[in-house]
Amino acid sequence: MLTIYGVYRSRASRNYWMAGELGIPFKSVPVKQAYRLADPLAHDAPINTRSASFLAINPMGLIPAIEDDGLVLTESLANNLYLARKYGGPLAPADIREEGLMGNWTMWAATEVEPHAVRIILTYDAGTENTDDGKAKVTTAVTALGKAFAFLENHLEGRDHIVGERFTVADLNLAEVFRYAMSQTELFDRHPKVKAWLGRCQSRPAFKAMMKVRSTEAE
Ligand SMILES: N[C@@H](CCC(=O)N[C@@H](CS)C(=O)NCC(=O)O)C(=O)O
Repeated sequence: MLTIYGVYRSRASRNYWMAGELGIPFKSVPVKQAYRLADPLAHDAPINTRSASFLAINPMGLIPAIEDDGLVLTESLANNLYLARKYGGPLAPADIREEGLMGNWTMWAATEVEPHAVRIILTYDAGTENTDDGKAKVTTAVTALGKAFAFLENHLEGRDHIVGERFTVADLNLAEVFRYAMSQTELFDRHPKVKAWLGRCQSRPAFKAMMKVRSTEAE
């Protein structure tokens, strides 16, 4: 059975959403980020990214990791590409061309979008978005994201999805990266097709179910 290591309030959300879309059973091991704990190595600390038992799974000490039939993978977006290929169905590539496109879009999101989008969400998570430093970080990130938003806006001209004419792992992977920039409503208003596409992705029952669990997770 698939095991997902990581709390829902982390990039593990992507893998939980994916497992929900696929309708596959899975076991959840709620590994928490060490930086969220006062003393991650305390004997009574919950399992976290510095716990020996987790480092045995991912020596990088980062969540999520997945384990499936003895195979361990440790990159959230690659985990989803693997799950799509393994479990198939409409989310998976139908042929080698689609597989190429899904990998391309996922790598684009990871390298061109996520570094900037993460800076935004981390600033808001820290509650520093109204400090001079926080405002500067967010402004820099929003400026950097302009090109990627314009690129995706153009791609979505005349289409509802990233690859093919259906919701796929490419939509899911990109939607989870773009979610980190959602506080920037003006950026989305300037790119109405990106805004509508993200809304469609987030209206899916499996996304809502994942977010429901996430909202009940302990701080
Ligand atoms: N490229 C990795 C990044 C993983 C990552 O940075 N995870 C964060 C949580 S979202 C983490 O584990 N942080 C724990 C720590 O820094 O101790 C992926 O996408 O899976």
